[in-house]
Order: sequence, then structure tokens, then C-alpha cells
Amino acid sequence: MGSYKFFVATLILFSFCLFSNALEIAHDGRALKIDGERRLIISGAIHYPRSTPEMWPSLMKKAKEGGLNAIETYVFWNAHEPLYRQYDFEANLDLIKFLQTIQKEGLYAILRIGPYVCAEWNYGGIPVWLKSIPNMAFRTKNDAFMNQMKNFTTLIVDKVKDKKLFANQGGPIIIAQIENEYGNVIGKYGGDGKSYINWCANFAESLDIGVPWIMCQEDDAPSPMMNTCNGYYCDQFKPNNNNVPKIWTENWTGWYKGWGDKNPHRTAEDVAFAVARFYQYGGTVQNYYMYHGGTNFGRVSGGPYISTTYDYDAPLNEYGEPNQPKYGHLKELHSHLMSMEKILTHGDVTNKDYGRMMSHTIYNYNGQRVCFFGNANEHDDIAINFEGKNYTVPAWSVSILPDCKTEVYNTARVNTQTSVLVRKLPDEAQEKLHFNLEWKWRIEKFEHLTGTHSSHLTYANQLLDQKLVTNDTSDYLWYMTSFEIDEDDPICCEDVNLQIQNSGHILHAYVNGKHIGTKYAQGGDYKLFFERAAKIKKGTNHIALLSVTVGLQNYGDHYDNTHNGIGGPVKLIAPNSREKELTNNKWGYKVGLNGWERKLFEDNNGKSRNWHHNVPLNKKFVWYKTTFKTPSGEEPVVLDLWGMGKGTAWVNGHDIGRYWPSYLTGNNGCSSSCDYRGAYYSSKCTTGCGQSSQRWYHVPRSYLNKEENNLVLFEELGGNPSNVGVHTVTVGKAIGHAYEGKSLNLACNVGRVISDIKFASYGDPRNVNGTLRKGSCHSPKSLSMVKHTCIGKESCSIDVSEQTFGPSGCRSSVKRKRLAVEAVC
Ligand SMILES: *[C@@H]1O[C@H](CO)[C@@H](O)[C@H](O)[C@H]1NC(C)=O
Ligand SMILES: *[C@@H]1O[C@H](CO)[C@@H](O)[C@H](O)[C@H]1NC(C)=O
Ligand SMILES: *[C@@H]1O[C@H](CO)[C@@H](O)[C@H](O)[C@H]1NC(C)=O
Ligand SMILES: *[C@@H]1O[C@H](CO)[C@@H](O)[C@H](O)[C@H]1NC(C)=O
Ligand SMILES: CC(=O)N[C@H]1CO[C@H](CO)[C@@H](O)[C@@H]1O
Repeated sequence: MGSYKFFVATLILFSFCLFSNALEIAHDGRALKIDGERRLIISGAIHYPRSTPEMWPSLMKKAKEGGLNAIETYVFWNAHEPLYRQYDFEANLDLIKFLQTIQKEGLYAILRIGPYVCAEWNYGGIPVWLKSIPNMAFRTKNDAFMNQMKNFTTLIVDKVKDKKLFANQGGPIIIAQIENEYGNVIGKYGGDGKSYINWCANFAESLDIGVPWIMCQEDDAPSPMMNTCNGYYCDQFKPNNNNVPKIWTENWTGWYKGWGDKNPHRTAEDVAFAVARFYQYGGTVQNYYMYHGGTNFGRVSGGPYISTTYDYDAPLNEYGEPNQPKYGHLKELHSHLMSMEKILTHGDVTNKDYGRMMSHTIYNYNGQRVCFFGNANEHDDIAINFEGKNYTVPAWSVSILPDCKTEVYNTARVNTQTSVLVRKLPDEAQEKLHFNLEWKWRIEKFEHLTGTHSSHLTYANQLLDQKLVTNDTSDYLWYMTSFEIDEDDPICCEDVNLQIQNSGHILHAYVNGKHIGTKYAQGGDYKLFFERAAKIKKGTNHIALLSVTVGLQNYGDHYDNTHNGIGGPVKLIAPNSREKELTNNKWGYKVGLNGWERKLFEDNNGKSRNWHHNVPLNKKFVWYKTTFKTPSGEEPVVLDLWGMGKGTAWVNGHDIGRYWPSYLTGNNGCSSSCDYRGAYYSSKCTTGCGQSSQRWYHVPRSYLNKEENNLVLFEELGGNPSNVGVHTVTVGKAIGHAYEGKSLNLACNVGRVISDIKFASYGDPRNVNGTLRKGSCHSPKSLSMVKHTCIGKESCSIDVSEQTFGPSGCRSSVKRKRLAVEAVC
């Protein structure tokens, strides 16, 4: 009895402890203070709708293993409230579950509510239906907008409070954000911009969330809002107030990609340099944008023209696997920074400038010192003498010396392997199951090509903005009109040109039931000019224009007013320049396509008798379907859509996003070598010239059935499905590099072993255009030693030293011997 009572008492006490871990979040000019303690915050952005709930626990685990202590996300209003007061918080929109997953992993959360988010997200995250509210103007002193913003923001804050997810309630959220990068556009809104941002601050404060609010990229953020920095480098940033620490909310780890764009790549050395410099110069809170970029499923990508992959060259790749060496190189940096947390947040700071962009910073706390040696010179390695010892700091790098004597980390010396990913058929023996898929097809039925009289249509005597007609429920909108031509008509009955100004992003034009042309915007100009020959006849003529959007504008001042669809004028022009203008004709509007309405992408929809064999090639507006077997194992699954034109793909009814593999990148501007030195810009170090801008499409494992899956494609431009295949993504080779005194760790994907060592050299190996070569010296035992240690293992670790390899014969001018290895997985 007695012991039973004791047990109950401990249980109660224990649960009391669990629920009373409320944290007090404050800040001073130095750092965020959690329960009175100044802390370093190393955070990474992961957007919940860009992955699946099944992926979240592993993403959080890897983030934590990668040395983060916080996860940041935006909140996506138009995903949660697609229609007025109709909400969606299910599946990958389950914000609460996402925050709870963060909490379970023992991480903090940063909640950027916005609700304007930019984020390459459709329409910057604001629902299009707001536009149908009278007198609406976005992101300025406008009652209609402020009321809706208030309604949604309050809903989110209440939901989050309800589940006790703010830190002062015992939850993970330590910082929240209102608005987003408003400082970039405020000038364009005049005095109303200033009033609006003050209103945002007061409104946010009134929500009484118990943790600090930030406004990123907003120089004159009204107190107590904290201003923060976004950019590739933020070491020179000064907050809006002496009481605000130096916070970096968007450290761009790479860059996003649009249709037609090459693959962006920001080196591990350069990201590490930017981060180390930020902490060298007193920064204490930073967030990687993105830590995991993920996938733009469905129609969520903005832009326009943002691709379906949102990989971002982030530390975790699109599939949630480490992007090596970036992940590992930053992990090492984080562990050093965290080990110096107390000193960095409390120490007295002294700086010394050596000239030529070389500086050192010493933090001294009660006699304990840490040193940063920073060399921002793009060209020269610089040698300094510090307290009687010589140090060489490579160009564009920061060295960290936790005791001011021994360098433990340099941002330019990467000790993590480079993993080269390959996509392969899951099992060569099963090639048939994953490659030679058996396709059926049916045509998308067009009903209004030669007649617009239907009660289902909307009519107007003008050309309407596409998104206002569709409320953005579809990419597709038909604009249709008819007109009579009699013999006296000045343009009667010859070959004419149909000329359409300002349509975009894609236009398919039909005259009297006949397709006369398709055109899509390219090269960043989304206002298409369309002109094609057409035949006009006596009597009634019909024009049907199918206008297609590829993601709505998400950035810029007054971006919400960007016109979509056909802007006009629309004219017929006869060879002798006589014209007929149709701009103010009676136009009928039909939203969406039939196959969508009938949900042909869902499993058992569409009677099988309507699906045919003998698939046509290069035919526009075709639905294709097939089935495929689930690849065994755990490796990420992708569809290879090479051969297809443009459209949408569904797996078991899940919309995996728009596809456009036929959109190729430009031929120029790529190079096989990439110099990490010098400031990064988004076109630096790009790869994939002259190739499909996105060939591979992620299919999350949780979308797959146990054995067989349905795949449906809607093809809009014309393609050939015979190349389509189901592949898995795995590490194909691992290229490792480590300096004397460190160890070299190599690993394949979990479950795969290292099958061969192609190259190994202990000495001063070189990397020549991506190929490893022996340098001036080399231990002859290198290859056999590494083979012996690694082949047949999932991972291996080798100490880089003469003890392991024997003499290398290197001259003393080789300051730092190293080991380079190429392993085949
Ligand atoms: C768009 O949504 C708004 C808000 O629900 C509604 O008032 C409006 O009628 C819708 N527009 C169309 C064309 O459906
Ligand atoms: C949001 O608006 C709806 C009515 O449209 C109202 O019922 C609800 O209370 C509002 N929510 C807030 C938090 O103001
Ligand atoms: C450090 O470098 C200076 C200048 O290059 C050199 O004269 C000196 O001998 C070096 N000291 C040590 C300890 O290597
Ligand atoms: C490396 O590549 C560049 C350009 O691709 C080429 O000019 C150069 O000759 C290559 N260097 C070697 C050593 O192959
Ligand atoms: C000013 C600017 O370009 N901001 C961008 C920073 O990066 C994020 C993510 O890519 C974008 O959403 C912002 O527009």
C-alpha cells in the first residue's frame, strides 16, 4: 500500500515537472535569453507543407544531429484557408503536429506567421479570394486587408496557444514573426506603409504570446519588435535598437530554382564562412534558409515559374537526406560554436585588423578565451603571427581556436565526404516493372471550342484577370468569344492573324475548333505576345483561348495586382492591316478542365472503357495512366519524367506537382570547377547547362501502397511516356578528404556497402576539375590500406596520419598532409 502511494506521488510529481517546464524568453543587446541565460540559437528552416508528416520525425532528428537547436517555419495562409473560412490543417498542413514533432526532438521553434511569406510560395501565401473583398489592398494601411490578416493570425495564435506550444506555456516556440521583409518594399507604400507596420506591431503585441516578436528585414521595426537580417552574409548587420541581439533570419544556403534555371550550388566552404563570420562579429541567433527545402507539391509553387523541386541545395536534400559535404561541414562548425556558447554570449570582445581583409576577434570570459581568425580576402591566403605562433588562414575563410592556440576548424578545410547521388532502377532484374510501364490514355474533352452558350459559364464584356475568375482553384481558364462576320465586313473571309497582347503564362489558341498555336513565356518576361495565322469564315466564328498560370507572383511591392491571364488587346488583323478588335466582346469563362472535375487522377475514377491502349506520342491534352510496383527498401523514390512535355502527375491520387521536363536550361554559364572564394550570387557555380531543368520528381514513400501504385499524368504540351520510369536515389560514390590529425569518415546510404575504392592518396592529392589525382608525394600504401579498411562496410573511419599510412615522402613545404579517397557504393 505504502509503496503504491509513493509510486503515485512520484508519478504526479514527474508529470508536474513535464508540464511546468515553461520557459521565460527575453533578450538583451547580446543574445536571446532563455530562463535568464543568454543562448546561441542555430536554427534551420523546414516548411511543413514541403514534406510529409511521415518525413518530419527524421528531418528533425537529422537537424538535431546536424547541430541545430531550433527549427523555423512560415505559416501558409492560402494553404490553410483555400476558400473563405474553410480551413485545412490535415496531413502535411498539420501545423500543430509539426510543432509537436519539433518539441519531441527537444528543439526550439521559430514561427514566422507573416501571414505574407514570399517563400517562392504561390501568391506569397495570401489567399486569392481576398481580392474579391471590396476596397482590398494587400500589405498596407487598408482596413479590409488588416481585418483578414487579423482574423487569420489570431486563429493561428489561438490554435498554438491552445496546445500550449509557446515557450512560456512549456512549448517549443521561442520567437514569432509578424509581416516579412517589409523593409524591402515599404518605400513604395508611402505613409500608409509606415502606418501599416506600426499597426502590425501593435496588433502582434496585443496577441500577448509571451515570447518576442521579430520583423525580418525591417530597419525601422517599431519597438519592441526586433529587426533581423536576411541575406547571404549578415556579419555587418546592425539591429534597430541597442537592446536587440544580432539575428539572421535568412541565411540562404543555396538558391531556389525556376523552370528553365540551372542547378544552383552554394559551396559548403562559403556557407560555413558566412556563418562563422556572423558569430565572429557578435551574432547570436541565425537561421538557415533552407535547412530542408523539399518539394512544391500540388500547385503551391509561386514565382511565377518556380519549379516543383525546392531542394535549395540545402544541407538536407529534397528527400531529407544529408547533402554532403554541406551537412557534415556545418555540423562540425555548430559543435564548435556550441562548445563556446557561454564565452561567445558573455565574453569581452577585442578585434584586431591586420589589413588586407584579415582580422581576429578574441572573446574573453573570466580568463577563458576563444579566437576567430577571419580572412575575407578573396584571393590570398594570409599568414599572421599571433602571440608568438604563426598561422595561415586560407582566402575567404574563418579559423576557430577555442583556446586561442589550436585551430580546430577552418571553414575552407572540409573534412566531410562529398556524396554523389545517383538515380537507379530499383532492381535491374525488375526493370520491366519500373521502366517499360504499360500505359493507357484518354483525351481531355473540350466542350466549348465551337459554342459558348452554356449556363455553366460566366460572362463579361471584357477580359478578366484570370485569378479573379478562378479564385486560383485551377491553373486553367478558358476565355471564349463568338462573333459574326458578313460579306461586308472589312476582314471578311481571308486568312487573318490573331494577335493577343499580354497573355501569360501559357496560351493555347483555337479558332473555329482548330488549334492555331501554343506559346509559353520564357526568359523572365511573363507578358506574352501571341500572333498566329487563322481562318475566318462568313457567319459565326468562335475563338477559344486556354490560358494557363504556372504559379502566381509572390514578391514585390503591390505584387498582388500583377495581372494574370489574357490582358489584351485581342485583335484579328487582315493582310492589308484592317483590324477587328475583340477585347470588349462578350467573353465566356470556364474554370478548369474536365478531367480535373471528373477526378481522373483518383484511383478508380473514369470508366476503364474510356481509356485506350496504343498511346499517342506528342499529343496535347492527354491523360495517361499506368501502374507500378513499389521499389523495395527505404531509399527515396523519384519519377523520371524525361520525354514528357508539361503537366501534372499524381501517384495514388496524391498530386506530386507540376512537371515540365521538356523545359531545358541555357547552354552557357556552367563550369565544372567552382571556386568557393568571393561573394556568392545565385548564378555562381551552377550546373546542368543544356539539360532538362527538372527531370526527377519526388514521390514520398508514404504516398506509395505496399505493392502496386497508380500513376496518372496529365500532359498539356505533348510528350512520350515510354521513357517514364520509377527510380530510387542513393549515394553512388563518396569522395572524402581529410587533413592530417583528423579522421576520414566514409559512408554509403544505410543498407549499402562500399563496394570498391577507386582512388586513395595520403600526401598532397589534388582535385582537378572534379577528378582526384596524386600530387607531388604519396604514400604507396594509401590504396591498399583504404581498401582493406573500407570495402564491404556501410561506413568506415580512417585516421589520417603517418602511423596509419607510413611515410609519404612529402617535402616540408607540404604544410598539411591530407588523404583523399573516392569510394564506390
Ligand atoms: C472567390 O471567393 C470569394 C470569397 O469566398 C467569393 O466571394 C467569390 O465569389 C469567389 N469568386 C468566384 C469567382 O468564385
Ligand atoms: C474570423 O471571422 C469569422 C467570421 O467571418 C468570425 O466568426 C471569427 O470570429 C473571426 N475570428 C477572429 C479571431 O476574429
Ligand atoms: C613565423 O613567420 C615569420 C615570418 O614568416 C618567420 O620569420 C618566423 O620564423 C616564423 N616563426 C615560427 C615559430 O615558425
Ligand atoms: C578543367 O576544366 C577547364 C574548363 O572546363 C579546362 O579549361 C581545363 O583545361 C581543365 N583542366 C584540366 C587540368 O583538365
Ligand atoms: C530580398 C529577397 O530576395 N528575399 C528573398 C530571400 O530568400 C527567400 C527565400 O528564397 C525569398 O522568399 C525572399 O524573397
